[in-house]
Parts: sequence; C-alpha cells; structure tokens
Amino acid sequence: MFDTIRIIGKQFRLPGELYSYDTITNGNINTTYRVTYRHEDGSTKAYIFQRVNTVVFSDPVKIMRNIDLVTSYIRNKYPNERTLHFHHTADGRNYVLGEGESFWRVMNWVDSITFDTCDDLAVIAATGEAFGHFQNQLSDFDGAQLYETIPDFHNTKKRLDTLFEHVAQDPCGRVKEVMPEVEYLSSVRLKAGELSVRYANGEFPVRVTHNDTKSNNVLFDRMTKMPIVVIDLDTVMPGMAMYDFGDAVRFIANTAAEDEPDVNRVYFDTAKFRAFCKGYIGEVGSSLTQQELDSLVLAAFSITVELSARFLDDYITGDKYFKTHYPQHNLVRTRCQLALAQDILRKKEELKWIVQETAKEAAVQ
Ligand code: GN1
Ligand code: MG
Repeated sequence: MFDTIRIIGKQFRLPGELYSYDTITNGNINTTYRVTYRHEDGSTKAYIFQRVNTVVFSDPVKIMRNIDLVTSYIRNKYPNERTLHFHHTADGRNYVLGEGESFWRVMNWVDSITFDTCDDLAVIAATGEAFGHFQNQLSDFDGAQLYETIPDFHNTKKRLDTLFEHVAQDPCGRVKEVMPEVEYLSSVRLKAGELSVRYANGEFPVRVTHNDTKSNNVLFDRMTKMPIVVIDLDTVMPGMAMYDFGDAVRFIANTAAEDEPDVNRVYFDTAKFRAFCKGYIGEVGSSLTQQELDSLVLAAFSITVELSARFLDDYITGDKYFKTHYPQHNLVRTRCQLALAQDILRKKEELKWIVQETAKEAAVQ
C-alpha cells in the first residue's frame, strides 16, 4: 500500500516524502487513508487519500465535477468559511487513476474530530446547524448543473420495490432466514414510500441536498466543539430537504450504533431528536414550506425503513454493496434499523409535537 500511495501522491505533486499512513474505517463504500508527508525542514502535513468505489459510483469523474462545482460555489459565496480542498494533477485533474482502474482523490486533512455516536446535546444541536447551514449555502445553487450520482438514491418506494423483487428471486437462498423482516417491511411499504411518491408528483420543492447526513460527515473543532465543515459530497444531488433531516436523526438519535446487534439497546432518543431539531430548524425553519415541516417525522421513519431495506437487499443478494466486517453484518444492520423505525413510529406524535414547538420557537426568535 505504501508504494501505491506514494505513486498516487506523486501525481498530485505533494511536497516532501511520504512518511506514514493509516486507514480511516468509518465509511461503508469508499476506502480512506490519512496520509502524512514529511518536509525537508522536519515539518509534516497530512492529507486524506480516498479510493472511490467505482462499482457504487459508476462515473466518478462526473462526481468530482459535482464536488468542484459545489465547493467553488460555496467558496465564492462564503469566502470566509472553510471548504474542502482537493488537490490537482499537473494537467488540472482533481483525481488520478491507479492500478487496476482504481480511482483516487486527495484532499487536505483538517485537524478535527467526528462523532459516530454522541451524548452531548450541544454537539447534536450543532450538527443540526451544520447540515441546515449546508442546505442554506446551496439554497440558490442550480441543481440542474449536477450529475445525478445515483439515480433514485432516496426513492424509498423504488428501494422497497427492488427489495421485494429480490425477495421473490431469492438469489442466495437467504430469504428463509429473514421472513419476519420481510413481513414487517411489507406492512409498512406504503407508508414508508409515501413521501417519495409525493415528491415524484411535484408536491415538495426540489432542493440541493447532501443525501448522507450522518453526524460523522461533519468535522468539529477539537477544542470548541463547533462545526468546521460538512464532508462527503459524493451524493450531493437534487432531493428532499426532509430526507437530509431524517437521515441525520436516524443516525444521531439512535441510542446505539447503526449496526448494534442487540436490538433491545436500540431506541429513538427524543431528547437527542429535540436537540437536532433546534439546530436544524433554527437554521432552515424559515425557508421550509409548511408541508416540508409537517413531513419531517415521516421522513425520519421513511429513511430508516429505506436503510433497512437497502441493508436487507444487500444481504439477500450476497453482500456486494456495503462493506461488511462479518458474515451477518448486513442482517444485523437491517434489524437495528427496523427496531429504530418501529420506535420512531411509536413516538411519532411526541416527535411531531417537538417539531412544531421548535418551529414556533425558531419563528419568534
Ligand atoms: C453509505 O459510505 P458511507 O458511510 O458514506 C451509503 C449511505 C448510507 C450509509 C449507511 C453511496 O455511506 O447511503 O446511509 O452508508 N452511501 C452510499 O451507513 O450508498
Ligand atoms: Mg457517504
């Protein structure tokens, strides 16, 4: 790996000598390294090297163009804010091809911390602010310029349709192990697909959205615990604002990890939800339509069901999409997300009330 990284770094003309690297393990798709170079005077500089998964992202050159468009737009509009900085080759490309058609990009490493799980309500509110701010930053960016990285990425109805097609085909003979999960998903199919159908019918504004709003996609300052920048721009595409909200709370308000094997530990934490709402609605509340606001809780449920359907689909079709760390990893993820979805449904009236109260408070401030 050392040699591979050195060859890639050379093409980006990084100064100094390659010194060390380690793997960053929290992505499920791309492969990410933190790489350090040492300069002649003994100082060091760190970078993020990323090998893009070209099975999932079939046209990564276009993704890099999207990222370029989005980051330069934000840089021009907010010159004093931190944006991601990607390196370029001598001929001006922000990527290089390595051995075996591998696709690499390099960005500056930002000294920061990220939160996979978090109990600090102030940090959760700040995460809401960061994603809300990201949405505001792109509120007048023309989404038509963007290549659609993965079509129907958050089309929950289609995700469920695909799952049930694969259940019928049962390509790996695993469906018999997952009948309770399939039955539950079948019982909530219509409800979970509702917002994506209404979006396709033009009932909600088309916004430019992040589409992967896990809390670990916000970099925080180690000392102040304030957000520095939103990362992972691979799936920035036109979409529904409330799905960004929903995906974020799915992740941050879970009392356990996304792949917690003991479903008795999996709950939707209403205090964390309230904290995220405060940050997010405080930022974007005034620009959301009433229909969007009214759909935030259903979006949280829908995307949690969507994730369980995606994990289950991957499980029954042979674990080809998400990285797995043990044989039943996708099934464990499925069950965890289903437990979470059920809890969201149980608490939905309370959650809707929290949204309304937060929106009222944001409006009077
Ligand atoms: C994938 O690789 P990562 O962690 O950024 C996935 C998201 C899922 C997430 C679940 C392109 O994101 O949609 O929500 O795993 N990204 C893609 O952890 O499918
Ligand atoms: Mg991602």
